Amino acid sequence: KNIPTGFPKGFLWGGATAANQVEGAWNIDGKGLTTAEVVQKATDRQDPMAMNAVTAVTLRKAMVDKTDTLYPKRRGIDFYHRYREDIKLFAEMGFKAFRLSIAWARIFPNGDDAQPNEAGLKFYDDVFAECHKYGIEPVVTLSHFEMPLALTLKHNGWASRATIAAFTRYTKVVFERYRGIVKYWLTFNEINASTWGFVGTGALDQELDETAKLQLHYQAVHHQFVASAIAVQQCHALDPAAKIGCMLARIQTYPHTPNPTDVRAAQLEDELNLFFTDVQVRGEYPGYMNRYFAEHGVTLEMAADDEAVIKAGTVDYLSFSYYMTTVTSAADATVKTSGNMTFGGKNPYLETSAWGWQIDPLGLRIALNVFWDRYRLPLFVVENGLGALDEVTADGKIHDQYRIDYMRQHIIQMREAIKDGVELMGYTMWGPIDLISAGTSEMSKRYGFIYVDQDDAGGGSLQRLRKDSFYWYQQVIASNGTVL
Ligand code: P53
Repeated sequence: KNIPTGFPKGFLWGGATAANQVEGAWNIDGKGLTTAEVVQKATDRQDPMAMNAVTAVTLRKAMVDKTDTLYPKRRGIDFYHRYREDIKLFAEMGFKAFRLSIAWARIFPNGDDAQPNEAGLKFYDDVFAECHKYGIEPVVTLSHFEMPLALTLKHNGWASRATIAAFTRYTKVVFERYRGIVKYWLTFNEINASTWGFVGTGALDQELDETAKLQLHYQAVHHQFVASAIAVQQCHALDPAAKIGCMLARIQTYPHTPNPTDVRAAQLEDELNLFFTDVQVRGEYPGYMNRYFAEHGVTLEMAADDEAVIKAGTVDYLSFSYYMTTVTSAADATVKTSGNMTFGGKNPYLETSAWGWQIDPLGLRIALNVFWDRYRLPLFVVENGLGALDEVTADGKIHDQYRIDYMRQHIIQMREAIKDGVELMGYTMWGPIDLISAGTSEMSKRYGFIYVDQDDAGGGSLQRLRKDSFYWYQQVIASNGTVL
């Protein structure tokens, strides 16, 4: 038998970003205000859920504030004006793919405008053209942690069914516009983030009790499942050559001990994560989830044909982010990682990043094998990386050997999964250029191969500098993952 020896020909090496974390230019060329732009920087850097701390009061305050001082996602790293320089640097590293998202509010500033905003469409024309100039395939996320704020004010975001129609008007416009130009699409970034709150739902929930929150979050997820399935069908009808996938924040959990009660608790916890891909890949709600809803007071409102739509709109490939794993115990005996973290229990065998994320390269192998065994669908690692405090040293350089070590170990595990027969399309690591953190809105949580001279308060020249990891990744791509 032929055992694959390494990364296949045409493997999509590259990097990933999101509009709200890089573009800036928040209030020009017709763009509307987005949900990401009313979120303030975290007061506790160990709290990645700061991105959900939006209330009616903070929202009103944000709407009258016309500056970016408190709202880092309004300034990003000025990719809007510097994309030529940035994409040129990606090309210098040898990128085959660049994952980015479209800001819905650049196309429909209020989410439900009569006409799309031509200046917004033109911006992405130019960005995609710039990618193609260097043979880089854009991998485009339709919804990455933001939406027009007007839809929050009008419908409470994805809590309302009305948002489905607004979204699928937007997706139809961009599928038509970029037909033949964009070959790879993703519907919702980390769709499971809608169970975390505002970042995924665009719905205010801070005043709700736990049961009401759970109800709202899963109802929002249901609307996104339907919207995603409609988008898949639109995409296939408009451009049969294009591929469209789902996207999950894969957070594998391990049992705290071999006690079967812990193993079972971990299994359920893991199902709560795999539920999203079960629906988007298989096209139906799994039984364990129907039971979970019944036992937790969640009643989903569905239209008569929702289930048929979901069934008809299953994805072509499965993409996911991978940063960490957790531990689950039946007795909830585990110590939580980082502060008031929501990411589950601490694993004594793993080290953590400065932000408390448990680093687990082997867990990536496990994730890939689990997905492949469960779905037999092409997989795409569209995020993975290390948020760290980088320092520009006296020689004017950034010696980020820790990042190289992190990435090398994860790439080795992808190669192991490929040898097992896992079909892997590509690897777009998170944040090839330093950007604003999703969770905490810090600039100082850096992921990039390219350093950006900007501080947490927005000061700095915005100059781009190549880190040591830049040259390392360059030779990884040049050797198709054989020189690590
Ligand atoms: P930041 C938490 C857990 C896993 C993935 O995150 C997450 C988060 C959010 O904090 O988000 C993804 O910037 C997301 C990106 C984000 C990246 O991971 O908080 O898709 O937008 O920037 C890293 O360190």
